[in-house]
Amino acid sequence: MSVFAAVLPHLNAPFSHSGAFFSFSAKYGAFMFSHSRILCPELQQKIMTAEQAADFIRDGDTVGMSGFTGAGYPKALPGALVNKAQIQRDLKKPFKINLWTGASTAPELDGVLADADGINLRLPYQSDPICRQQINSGQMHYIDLHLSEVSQYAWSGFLGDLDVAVIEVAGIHEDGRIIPSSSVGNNKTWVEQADKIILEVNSQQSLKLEGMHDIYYGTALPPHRKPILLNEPADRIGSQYLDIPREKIVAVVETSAPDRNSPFSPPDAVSEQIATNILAFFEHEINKGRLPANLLPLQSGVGNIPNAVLSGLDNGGYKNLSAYTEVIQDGMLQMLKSGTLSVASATAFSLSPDALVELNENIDFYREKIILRQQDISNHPEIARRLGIIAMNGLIEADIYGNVNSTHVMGTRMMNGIGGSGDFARNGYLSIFMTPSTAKNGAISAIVPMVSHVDHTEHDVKVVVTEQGLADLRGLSPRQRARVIINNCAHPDFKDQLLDYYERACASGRGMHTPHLLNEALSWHERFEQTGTMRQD
Ligand code: 0RQ
Repeated sequence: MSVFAAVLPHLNAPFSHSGAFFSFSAKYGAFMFSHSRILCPELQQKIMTAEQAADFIRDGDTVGMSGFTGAGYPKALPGALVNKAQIQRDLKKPFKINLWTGASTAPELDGVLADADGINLRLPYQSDPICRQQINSGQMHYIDLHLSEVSQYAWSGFLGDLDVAVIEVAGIHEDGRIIPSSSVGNNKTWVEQADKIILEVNSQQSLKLEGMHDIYYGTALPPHRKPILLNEPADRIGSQYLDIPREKIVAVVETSAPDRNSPFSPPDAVSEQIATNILAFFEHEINKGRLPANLLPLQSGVGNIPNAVLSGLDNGGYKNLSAYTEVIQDGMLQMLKSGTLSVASATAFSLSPDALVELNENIDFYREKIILRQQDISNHPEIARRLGIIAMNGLIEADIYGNVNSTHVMGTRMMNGIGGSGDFARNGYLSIFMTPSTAKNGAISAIVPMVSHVDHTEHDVKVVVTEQGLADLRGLSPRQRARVIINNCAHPDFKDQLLDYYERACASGRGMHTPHLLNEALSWHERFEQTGTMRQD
């Protein structure tokens, strides 16, 4: 049993004052209210307010923050940095940072900092409307990276130096061992690389997360890499604690705030039809002997369509499935509860408020079945290839030859980023890309002659599926693929236009391997320029 649980029975209550005590901070010359989640005497001395901690971050610094899909991000420091930026501006001094995270965060981090014009450069993934607007207006630089590769970029120095790491944790043991929070993301890399570390200890994260994490300490840069001995999604190969060089910790801030925890909306008819098409395909593959009865480890994006697929699997009589993925969302929790899924390995949660209650109330059950790893392991291409992942991700548009655009609306405007989709799609046994056949209330076809930006090439995309049907592209030449994608996946409103394009491209007699009418293919998007405006929510 954890020291916290044994000594202090109330620790999962949001910011309960029971068991709290006072300590003296020599540096700040004041008695500070020190909560009992920080049991290490040395680190109790570093407790301070977020505003005081923000003084360790200067204009121009590069800051690596925790956070992945709205889980485990710092709740107090970003707001304190916004106040600092405002004070600096009043003094006619600039204040901007370069912000690195695991993946997307929340309005309290990305949103407030961007709104205060406080971000110069952002990486490796975001889904924030204000960041998106600033990226697309040229105000913010953005480096859109494969999530598995970020740590390698940082270790190799390609991204420059990391000045400060700001990491949310769930608690600190007396001997300094750190219990990670609801996401791991790049935290291991950030604390290794940063000159200074600020910890946020969030009393709203369950202390019973202790034991759920698996932080692997065997990674190295070439030529010193060794095989990673992870043979099953359930394998534990590391430590449950995050090793943090104590001497680099300059501040410890106490917080009590929930993760983003977006409400879950039930799947709509289109998502359900896409799920039905995927489930029929799985049945077909099992009958052909190309998939085992319990499938292969699942990777699933978040959102309506993935949740509909998960709920279809849950109701489909499957047992003992496994997941090797980035994020555990509501559907996966439900599958673990019902026994459809026996284990889920990921780097973060992304739950609705109801699902969070379910997790916390039954966390002893879920801790046996959930493993949270750093993102260079959860998304590791070599592991994805070896385990034979079934990768299921969304897209913005796919072309008739099977190239996929996941990131750029109309070829130039960034939506979110590639995230982990490339890690899993290229290396998965089955790479499935799923989308409604149209966007913007039917005005835009998701199937186009030529994608306006390529994230996943025809070589990486095995299956495209819409509510119209599914195209299995394996073993097909480009011209065979074009007919299957148009016939099976395009919306009836666009099918004739696409077939006409394809047939005229073939008739042109030029380049019969991948026939195109280049001027026409490239101008296809222009007619939709007005309807393709970005989501502003
Ligand atoms: O905007 O809401 O303003 O209408 O794009 O599209 O259909 O709501 O789908 O939320 O699943 O997002 C590819 C962006 C799909 C996502 C993408 C507009 C559409 C809407 C969103 P509106 P939908 P989703 C693991 C893997 C990359 C990261 C990834 C994504 C908005 O899946 O970010 O895969 N993927 N990570 O209207 C103009 C088109 C459009 C279009 C869609 N052709 N033209 N606008 N939209 N198609 C992730 C994890 O494991 C967490």
